[in-house]
Amino acid sequence: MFTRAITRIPGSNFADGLTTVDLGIPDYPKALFEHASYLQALKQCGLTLVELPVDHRFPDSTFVEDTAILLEETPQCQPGAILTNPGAKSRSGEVASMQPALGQFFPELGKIIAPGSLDGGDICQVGSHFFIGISLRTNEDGAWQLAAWLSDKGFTSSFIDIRAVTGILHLKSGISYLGDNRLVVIESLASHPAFFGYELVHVAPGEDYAANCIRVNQHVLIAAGFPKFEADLRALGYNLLVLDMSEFQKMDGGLSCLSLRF
Ligand code: CIR
Repeated sequence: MFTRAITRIPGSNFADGLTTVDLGIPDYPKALFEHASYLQALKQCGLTLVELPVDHRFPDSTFVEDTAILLEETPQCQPGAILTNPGAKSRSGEVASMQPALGQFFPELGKIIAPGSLDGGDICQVGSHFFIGISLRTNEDGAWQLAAWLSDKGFTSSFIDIRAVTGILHLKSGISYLGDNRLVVIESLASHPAFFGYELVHVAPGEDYAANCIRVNQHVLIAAGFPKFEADLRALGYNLLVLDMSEFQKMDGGLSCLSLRF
């Protein structure tokens, strides 16, 4: 069960952040509205929010997920947290303000250090195992540092190289874990051997953005506008909260990126 989430309101210079997609310039008032709806959804899932103030120095800082990895406790493994070293230069300064925010809950914070780089969006926890995406943001050095830290805590991990997979920035742009051995995957990752042994929920062509969804206690948050995916999850019995994410999608961000849940 998650009880808390750390979030940060997007700043008025949100549109100055990084993006690889060509979907137009985000509308700031609309982004604020979508963000407020997201916070409301997390509260509906029973979470208490730790809301960090706007930080105009870092236009991408609303995507707090990339700055830390928080361990979901399992029966065999300890909770814990590690600060990342984001792979984009413009984002590396975001980690400093996350340190006090997380330090109050996790007194012993790990840290990924250069030359290692790692973005939280590349890290997917599946029970006591972690998939670590090697991407244009997360390099092998960063991945090995995380793997060693996880191993000390009793978690296993494996690497998935997504550098040749088109259309995804991070590993979790293409997969999500729903719990109960069930993974959501885009078609270009569905036959990856790492996912043998999991029950796969396939994302239909044209709905790839929907692959970034989050299970939060008794609910699954999904992006609005992907009818096939929504119907598939409803058929599986999930209690869905469907959220408009249009302005965050324009900046390559998804549902998982907007919070750190623990
Ligand atoms: C970036 O390019 O870093 C941001 N515009 C989007 C980050 C999205 N984060 C995530 O998927 N975890």
